[in-house]
Amino acid sequence: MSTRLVVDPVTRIEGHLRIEAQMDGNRIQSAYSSGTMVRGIETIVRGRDPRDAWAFVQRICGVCTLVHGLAGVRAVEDALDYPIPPNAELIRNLMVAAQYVHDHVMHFYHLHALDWVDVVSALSADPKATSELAQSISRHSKSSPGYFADVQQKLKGFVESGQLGIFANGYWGHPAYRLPPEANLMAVAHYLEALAWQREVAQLHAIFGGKNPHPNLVVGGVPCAISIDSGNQSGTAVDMVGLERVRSLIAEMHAFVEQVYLPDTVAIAGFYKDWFQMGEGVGNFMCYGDFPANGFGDRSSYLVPGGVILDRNLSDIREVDLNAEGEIQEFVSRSWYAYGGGKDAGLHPYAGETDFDYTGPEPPYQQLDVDGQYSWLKSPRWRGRPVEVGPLARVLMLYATGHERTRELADATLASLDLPLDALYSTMGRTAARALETQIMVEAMDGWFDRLLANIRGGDLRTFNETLWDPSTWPSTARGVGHLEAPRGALGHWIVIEDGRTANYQAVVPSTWNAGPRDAGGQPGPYEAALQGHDLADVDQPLEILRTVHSFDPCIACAVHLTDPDGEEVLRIRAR
Ligand code: NFE
Ligand code: MG
Repeated sequence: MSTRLVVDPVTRIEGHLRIEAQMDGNRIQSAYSSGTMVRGIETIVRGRDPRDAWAFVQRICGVCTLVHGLAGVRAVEDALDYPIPPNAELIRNLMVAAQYVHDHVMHFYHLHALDWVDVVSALSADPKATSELAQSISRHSKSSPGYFADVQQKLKGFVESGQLGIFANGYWGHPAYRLPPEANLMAVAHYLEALAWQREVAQLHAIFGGKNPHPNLVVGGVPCAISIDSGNQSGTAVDMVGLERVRSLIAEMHAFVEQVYLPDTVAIAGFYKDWFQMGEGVGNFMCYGDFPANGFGDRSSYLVPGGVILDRNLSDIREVDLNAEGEIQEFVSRSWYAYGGGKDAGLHPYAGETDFDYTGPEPPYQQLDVDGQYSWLKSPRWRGRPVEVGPLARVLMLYATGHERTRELADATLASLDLPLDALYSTMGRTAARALETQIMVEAMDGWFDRLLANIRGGDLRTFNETLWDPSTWPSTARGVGHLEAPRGALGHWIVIEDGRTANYQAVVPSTWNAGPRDAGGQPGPYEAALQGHDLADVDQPLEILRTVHSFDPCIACAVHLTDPDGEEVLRIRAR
């Protein structure tokens, strides 16, 4: 019998996501991804000073709290050909990498791990055996039998009080959980440790950007001055005390990723090897590239190269041009929007438009009209193709372009699990790629920090270039794109500047690429394609859907925007 299964809301994500699956018995015949929340942010910056845009658009998201701000800054710098000092580039690299480390660890433990880890099963673990397991996979210091006994006691307290608290509402006892109790207890202990750890390491953003979340940024550099005086009491500059603190924060990040996150990921993956064979997606992957070694304009110096991989072909990397009209386009054929040039047109972000197009009393959330329009997300396409962005795309790109450390790490990890490279094209491959790239990031942070210190020791304290700050030096019209590799994937903000003001603004974000609906030709987006064919052990507890959707780390707040280039009212929200 064919029935429609609805998961709404999908929890342990950011934003509002609904998945509908057309079932053939227990098998997903076809899946549909819908962003059910609508809001506007890009309209807010129109008419404003482009140098201020970053502070508004940074609020697109409270999870990737840095990257939209930086995309806004880079868009203006690209439009004005505005160079920034080497120290500013290094500090930006450190801040973006710190965002990866923070986001990826939190995603793994707090949003994704409970898809694989049965919290209640941890109650029956033997703390001594748990300690042996932990010590066999890592030299992490918190691994004694007493430590795990304490964690178990804390967990028992939750359960006996009848309130699992943060662990409430899981599918505990589901037959698809496969870890032994000891592995479950180890993961629960690290879930709790990661909560405390993330609070500490968030300080790196506060040191360079004044605060976290939403650290400060500036067009032309970074807003923190550097002082070599010890004991800079005014607090207006980062001094040697601050830099030493950054060094120890990087060491803390490095240790947790290397000793906890990466070994846990590999250990858990070992019990779910069948998940390396499903959940692939569309087989196409895209990176814009990021982490310059030699100025953002020098794309060949990026740690993560830009490019597109089609149909898993790692030997043919296509170039991606963010300015070419026919490359990146957004479609609204299956979204609740209209385009002036027709429903099936594809628009480049410079010409992006959005008009609210749903005329019924309220969107048909009882059951989506999946043959018509069914999402507040648009469908971005590269040369007409759906592409996946994010950690898996980046690891494949690094691997394909011969990045030695990536090859070494990926090959060793796959060998330890006795899996071929193709295993990466999967739900668990995506999750493993995220852990691998986090390890690559913490290692790269050491290098950027050393270069920053060497510059400072050599007498270069510059963090800001004021030469183009004055709008009277700008051309009357300019346009540019600020791109980066955000934790969830390729991110671009496109700006049009006229007479010193923001004339149009458009953000196309990672989760839109991955979570968007079908296009006019019926091609599913990556979430939709990845879910197709999944067999559910229990349709009343669709754990398998959560596993694959969470492997993408959805952020629907990022993914949904409204913008109207004519400044018309886009949508009136009525409170009731
Ligand atoms: Ni709101 Fe984000 C990241 C951006 S989105 S989390 O990373 O950009 O998919
Ligand atoms: Mg947008």
